[in-house]
Amino acid sequence: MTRTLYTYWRSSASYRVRIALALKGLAYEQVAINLAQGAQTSVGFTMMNPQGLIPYLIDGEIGLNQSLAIIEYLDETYPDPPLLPADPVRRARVRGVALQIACDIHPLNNLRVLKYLKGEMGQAQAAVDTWYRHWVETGFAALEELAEAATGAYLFGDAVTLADVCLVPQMWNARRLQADIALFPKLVAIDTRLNALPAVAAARPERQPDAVV
Ligand SMILES: N[C@@H](CCC(=O)N[C@@H](CS)C(=O)NCC(=O)O)C(=O)O
Repeated sequence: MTRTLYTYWRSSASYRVRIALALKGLAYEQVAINLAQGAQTSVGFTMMNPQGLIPYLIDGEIGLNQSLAIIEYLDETYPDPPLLPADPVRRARVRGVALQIACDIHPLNNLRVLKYLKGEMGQAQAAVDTWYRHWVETGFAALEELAEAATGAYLFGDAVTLADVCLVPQMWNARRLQADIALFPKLVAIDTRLNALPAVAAARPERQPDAVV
């Protein structure tokens, strides 16, 4: 069965899926959708995903959009290792953190939002950068409190969960856009431990075939 991920090296939502695929040891091909060149708006891609966003996964006969939906599909179809705990309460807590990142931090700072602020809204680059850092730092402040209460190596114990899968790309992105991550030492420590895992490291943007470094 062929498996293809439409991705871009610096796309944090695609990075989440790359981590999940790597943790589960699932082979796949990559098709690079160059966001910097607007390839996500091309007719070829929007015929497949009308939302014009990546990631998009084709797994055999089926095509899926939205990183969290893709990762939950992978988790249900290829359950080893699980990315969600069996216990319903812990499961809800892990999902809660994943959603904090994927719904409350990332969308405010997505490429099309930053481009709209600068273009249609006429904001200077410095104002756009301030916007970015504000929302990342606000979101991370709440996550840091959770990380302070963490008792294991990662956000929820000693097994990597969906919450960690979402944290790593957001941290990478925050560094790239120079948010002050030194404010969040617990998150930095967890991120460091996660990046020491070969599967997580293999998903890093600079290690992707389309990386421009
Ligand atoms: N909620 C979506 C977000 C997808 C998304 O925003 N992807 C970004 C890259 S990280 C994208 O395609 N951006 C294109 C653009 O902003 O034009 C998911 O989790 O998959």
